[in-house]
Amino acid sequence: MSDEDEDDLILSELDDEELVLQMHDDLYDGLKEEIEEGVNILLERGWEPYRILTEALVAGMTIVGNDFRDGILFVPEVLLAANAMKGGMAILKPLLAETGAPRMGKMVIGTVKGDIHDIGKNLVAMMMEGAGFEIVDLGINTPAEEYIEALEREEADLLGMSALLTTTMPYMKVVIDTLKEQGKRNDYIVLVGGAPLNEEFAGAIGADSYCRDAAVAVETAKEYMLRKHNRASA
Ligand code: B1M
Repeated sequence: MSDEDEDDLILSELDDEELVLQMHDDLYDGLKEEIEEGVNILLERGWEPYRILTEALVAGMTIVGNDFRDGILFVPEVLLAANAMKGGMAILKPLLAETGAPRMGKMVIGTVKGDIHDIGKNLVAMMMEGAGFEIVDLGINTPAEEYIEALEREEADLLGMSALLTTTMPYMKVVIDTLKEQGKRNDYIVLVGGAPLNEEFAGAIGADSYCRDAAVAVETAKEYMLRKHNRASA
């Protein structure tokens, strides 16, 4: 398609499949306004927010991730893509949180020290909120003291940590070891996630569970809270 044709492209005239593919392209090109428009069109067509999130946004970001890995895209382009993704996520966030579900528990979440990746962490926070959890989001580059101070201040039930770099994932152990040293490890359920992690790593650092994605994080948190409530009422 020529540039001129692309300029003339009217998103609302595409069918669902074409629109989702176009959104993958627009995400790749960092076109925030087009992504927001695409999200709104899919919502108008009755798509569930979660389906838009996974099929249009997360799937598009996976393509960006692969080309970043392969040296086809570079940091500035990926930043633009991330910005476009955030535009779409901002529209979906209140809708995902709109379930009116009862409070399930409170989670302090943050990306670990040295790491500025926050898209996955934000997605987890959004999905958790949608499932009725209260979220205290500490943002990126979070040191151990900040996690622990927030856990205590907020009287949280769960700690969620995210790391996307092989160089920053070991910092999760620093946080858990600090909790242990302070005799507070058993006060919180610790869930960890991020692309380079796996179950074995989570076990080795002393976390309670590894969460492959946001949906697993929600289910895992629910299970632990159920157990906690059952123990409390036994
Ligand atoms: Co970065 N980056 N990046 N990056 N970046 C990766 C992670 C990388 C794998 C790309 C690659 O080379 N293939 C690579 C890491 C390699 C490694 O460590 N082995 C990498 C690198 C090297 C870097 C820099 C060092 C590049 C540089 O400067 N030369 C630099 C690091 C800066 C730093 O942090 N100190 C850097 C910078 C950036 C940008 C700023 C450009 C941008 C981040 C923008 C932002 O987040 N605001 C960026 C991006 C976007 C990526 C990729 C392309 C995409 C990450 C993403 O958002 N994925 C990524 C490649 C990739 O992962 N394929 C890459 C989508 C997101 C929905 O998935 O984050 O995995 P994810 O989250 C999932 C699950 O993992 C899980 O649920 C989420 C939703 O389902 N999950 C949790 C995540 N956290 C959880 C917490 C939980 C539970 C589940 O707690 C309960």
